[in-house]
Amino acid sequence: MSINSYVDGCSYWLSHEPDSPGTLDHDVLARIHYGTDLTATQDPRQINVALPQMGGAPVAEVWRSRRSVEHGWADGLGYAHNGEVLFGHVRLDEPELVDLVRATTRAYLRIDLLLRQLGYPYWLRMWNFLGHINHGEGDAERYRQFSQGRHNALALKPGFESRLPAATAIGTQEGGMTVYFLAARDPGAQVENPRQVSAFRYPPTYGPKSPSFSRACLKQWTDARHLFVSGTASVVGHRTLHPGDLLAQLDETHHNLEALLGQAGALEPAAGPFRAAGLKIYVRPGHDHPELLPRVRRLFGDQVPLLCLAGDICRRDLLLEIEGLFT
Ligand code: 3EB
Repeated sequence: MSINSYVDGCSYWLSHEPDSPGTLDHDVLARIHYGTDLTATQDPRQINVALPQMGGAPVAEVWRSRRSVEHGWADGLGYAHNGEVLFGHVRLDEPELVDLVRATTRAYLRIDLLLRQLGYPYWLRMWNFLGHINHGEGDAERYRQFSQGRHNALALKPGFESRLPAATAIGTQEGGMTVYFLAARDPGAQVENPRQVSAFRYPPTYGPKSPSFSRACLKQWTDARHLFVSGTASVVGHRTLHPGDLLAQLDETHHNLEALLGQAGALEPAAGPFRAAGLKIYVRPGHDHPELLPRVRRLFGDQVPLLCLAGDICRRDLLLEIEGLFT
């Protein structure tokens, strides 16, 4: 089964396709393989993320382009672009993460340099996968160190808190860090959630430097739009609600997503309601529940393409996180 989400007026789109290894078509910008079986390839458009898929036949996240795609490697970063958007990724193995704060800052600065050199200076969306994300106590927790390193890099940009990309940060059972990202020639609009304190304003109880991401990024193309929605969880204000209760966290997350879509919709009232082109659901390993997927279907609709992954959420009391692309 292949579910495409075509958007007119922009030259690329997301589809979830059967996960079969092989050479990539010319029109592929990026293909993200989720699973612990690595697919070895030198193609810079192929991205591997070591998270097991849950339930059903495995699918890959594939971003395709209607314009011709150029791709390559630069400074160890893989990239592909089509004149409108750029996908890229970088992989750091565990030995490179001894000083995680510094390693993250350097990785983010390398990404920024690549984006400026290739002419796509506007960050839209970042996906961060970090091994053992909850290891370490207090501010030595790996997630908090990652956050600090990311902040150190992004805060170098003047006015950075009004140009933050949407983001996901999820833990893997394997070590190392994989970051993949989407950037554009022209900026998107940052969207925040009225039910949530902006992550970049979280109090220091969540770490010495607040997480540098926006709740969503709205990109207006010629006559179409993409709303990149960050990983969204059961956080209201800045607190976790319903610790230990997966289904209650799902309901709260749905509530948060509705509020966010309302906020984004107010930016372009004439464009009508947003529709989910694809959702990704992350569940902390060992916390799956037979009622989860039926309830997701009830809340978000039978037809929405889903990708369910077993991964650690960056706060220890969170069991679930949902991200998505809306049009
Ligand atoms: C939260 O709302 C949940 O640090 O990049 C969600 C999405 C979360 C992205 C990140 C963290 C990040 O704070 C955690």
